[in-house]
Amino acid sequence: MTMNTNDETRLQGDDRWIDAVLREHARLGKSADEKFLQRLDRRLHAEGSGSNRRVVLGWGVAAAACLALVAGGVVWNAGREARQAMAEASGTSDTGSMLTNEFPPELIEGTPKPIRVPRLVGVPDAPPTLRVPEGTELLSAGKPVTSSDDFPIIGSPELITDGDKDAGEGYYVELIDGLQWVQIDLERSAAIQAVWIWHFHSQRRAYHDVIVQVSDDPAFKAGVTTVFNNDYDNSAGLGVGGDNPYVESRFGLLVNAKGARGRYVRLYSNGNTSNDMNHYIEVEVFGISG
Ligand SMILES: [Ca+2]
Ligand SMILES: [Ca+2]
Repeated sequence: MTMNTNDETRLQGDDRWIDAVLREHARLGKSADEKFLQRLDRRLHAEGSGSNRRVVLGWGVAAAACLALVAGGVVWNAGREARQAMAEASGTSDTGSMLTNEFPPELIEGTPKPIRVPRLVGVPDAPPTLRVPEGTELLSAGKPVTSSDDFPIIGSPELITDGDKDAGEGYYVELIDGLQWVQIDLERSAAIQAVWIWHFHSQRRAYHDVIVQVSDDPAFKAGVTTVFNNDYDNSAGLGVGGDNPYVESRFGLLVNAKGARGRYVRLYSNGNTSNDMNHYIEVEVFGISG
């Protein structure tokens, strides 16, 4: 096997990535079984650029799996501090209050990739704003999250409502390729005013088929209100949406849910302009409970 310098650099990056995934997996007390390793392999190929990847995966998994086993209770420290996202109302008036938020620092890494989608909205210069009715509050903090992918190989769904919005490794959950969803259970029906979404913001990219729905039915068969849909070609099969594709940033996407009623919020995506995977750092649901 011969490799040029670029290959070697890329493969070293793969090894570091595999090492980090396995350490995090061990930290969460999950076993690196055959299914997990198959998914790791599938994930690397979804990034898909090199003929040497499978060879390297064989080496990397063997080495890193040994490392994870030997490390036992190793704590993979992402430098995280538990922080609660706080929403404050300010600018009170007869028609409500401005919804405000706290935003993670900018952290752009890696090589940019071209973003080729129609009607693309770029990164805003300032955080988005929305006026919401008095009494609107953050309802989703710490609430349970389920997903269409039962075995995320990076992260876990509870990261979506833990209040952390940082861009780095260890802050996001990655769902497998294809159309996938996550679903937040607010545990009580609410008039939902806003959904604020951070998929991934350490690289400029746009997620495909971003669809946000609200319902009191956990199966989303009845009483479904779609509050955002940028699937311009109906590739998700839920209908053509009139909202625009957008570039991810630390400011997130602020969706005006206009008081849609429901206990559950479901968010779809179908890969992104850099790879076929689906990611979430944080989702915040604001509304008036009861
Ligand atoms: Ca989070
Ligand atoms: Ca689409």
